[in-house]
Amino acid sequence: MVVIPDKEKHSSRPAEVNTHFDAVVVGAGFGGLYMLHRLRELGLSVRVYETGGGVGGTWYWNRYPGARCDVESMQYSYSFSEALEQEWEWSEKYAPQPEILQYANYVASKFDLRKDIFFETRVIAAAFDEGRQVWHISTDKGDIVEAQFCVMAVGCLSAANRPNFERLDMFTGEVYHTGEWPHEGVDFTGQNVGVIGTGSSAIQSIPLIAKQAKSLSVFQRTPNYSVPAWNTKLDSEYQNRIKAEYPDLRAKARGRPSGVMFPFNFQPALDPSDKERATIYEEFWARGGLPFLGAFSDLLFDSAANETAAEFARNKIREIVKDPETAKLLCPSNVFGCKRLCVDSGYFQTFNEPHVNLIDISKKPIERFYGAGIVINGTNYELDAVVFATGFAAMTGSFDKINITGRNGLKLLDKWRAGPRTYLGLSTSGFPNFFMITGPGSPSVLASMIQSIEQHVDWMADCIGHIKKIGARTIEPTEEYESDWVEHVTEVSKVSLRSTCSSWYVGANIEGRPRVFMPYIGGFPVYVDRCNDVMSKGFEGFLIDGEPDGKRIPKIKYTERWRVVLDKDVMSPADVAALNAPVL
Ligand code: N01
Repeated sequence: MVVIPDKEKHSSRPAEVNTHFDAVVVGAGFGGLYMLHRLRELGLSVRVYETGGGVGGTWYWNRYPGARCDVESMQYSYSFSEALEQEWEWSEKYAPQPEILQYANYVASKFDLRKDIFFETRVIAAAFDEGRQVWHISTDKGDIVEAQFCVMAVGCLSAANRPNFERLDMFTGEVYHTGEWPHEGVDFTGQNVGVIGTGSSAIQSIPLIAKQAKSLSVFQRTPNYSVPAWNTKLDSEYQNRIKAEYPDLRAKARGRPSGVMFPFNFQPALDPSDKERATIYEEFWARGGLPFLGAFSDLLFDSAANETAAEFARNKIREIVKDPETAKLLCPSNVFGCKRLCVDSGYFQTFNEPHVNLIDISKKPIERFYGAGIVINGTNYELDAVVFATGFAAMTGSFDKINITGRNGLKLLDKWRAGPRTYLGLSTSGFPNFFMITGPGSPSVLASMIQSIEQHVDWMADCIGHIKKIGARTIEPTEEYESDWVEHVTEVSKVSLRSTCSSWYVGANIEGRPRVFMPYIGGFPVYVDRCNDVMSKGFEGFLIDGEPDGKRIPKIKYTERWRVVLDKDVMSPADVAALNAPVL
């Protein structure tokens, strides 16, 4: 039986029909919430539709045990409101999911956002009406509304990947997906549990599931690298110190390729002696988390450099895991950090527990389910519950679920069949007045998500505000600029080792998807500068229909806080490539 989350109860409402909005926003995660706030500030009428029963997006759905952020709390937060920055208190270095959800709810209350959000409502279609120059948006609750602008705030990792295992329907135990976890929680006490997958979600949840379960079987197709989080409580003194310096910290973070501030060593990995290199790796390991990637400047760009980090991490696994066979299976052989690096609290240690088994399915995949469990290579694994930690149809999966039609009946699904095509990850040609927050082709998942979201939302709000102000009808990118950007995103990605492995960054985790590196790897500040430039040049690369007298109004001001100062010391080869590559 497949178990999906209960929804918070909302009173039923009549369907909304024949209503016109300036903008409809799809999704009430961090992107949708801030978009609503900015558009309301412009005095526009906005309706937000959200599938979930509350705000929070990713953090509403991912309630699996151990779910927490892998970017430090003090940086994984909104920066648009100084009051909010100052009054919110984080309890831990890496905030747990319930606290991040609480934060999203706090923001929704503070800015009175809920009154414009319809919950438990899934947008099923959005179609552009060329005659009337509006979007018709329909939902599963019977709403049919129109809006001048349609903003997709659907998240990059929101469409759960549920592999279609043979005879899954025959399984009599419970089936959960980490990304759609039941709200009331799950008690695995006394159960034989199976976890499929060993990505970030599995690595966070496995130690906690193991604490409850009678037995735990982990079905591993590809082992993953993971760095300890060394998560700690945050004391007020530390928080106050950060808060006193917040504007400076945020500005510095925006100048970094990842949009996050953390210690960074400018040395290439092969420069120091073996002994010195080991000492540096130990220092970065002791700090923990994603900043480990800053141990040397070329880890994601040079194979030999990368191999030193990979071997260091493998040695850590061999030190922790007592059974040599299990340790061997847990040691990845691919490029370190090529797939998203995981951050854990006791993941590898869990495999020392006598009731935890690692099952290698790299050569013999899951054959099928049966009534009492899973069959692999002729062996039956009897299970009471199975957890799918199988990830997401990343970046484009949530778009695919909506029937989106642009000009001339063009379906977004068809346009993106060979891979997503966008201009700056903000919009796509043939779809006027259609925006996507952290869309493919923008830094999105390669930078701190909330930072990426805020920059996109501010750009879109400035753009929409401008279009309204000058009384124009539509804005959309030209095919020429879009093609150039798509090519640029691909070219820059080739500089990084990240483009070389089969990860969700390239869509390789979903069968049949084209292999395209989807996020923009040229670095956050380079990207932001490009967005600013496009706006300052009167939306270069965009077609604006209905400008007064057909003339451009050249001076448009982007939101001042996005005037980024590139931190030249920490520029990656991808940043350099991005700066040097000719873009129209
Ligand atoms: O998903 P994943 P995730 N048979 O795609 C396996 C963010 N996130 O939910 O590697 C057997 O990484 C698959 O195997 P393989 C973060 O950005 C962040 O864990 O394809 N196995 C893999 O092991 C992260 O990167 C946090 O061979 C199958 C696993 O399932 C992203 O979300 C926490 C299979 C999927 O791993 C996704 O993470 C959680 C099959 N048919 C998530 N299909 C933070 O810390 C898939 N797998 C903030």
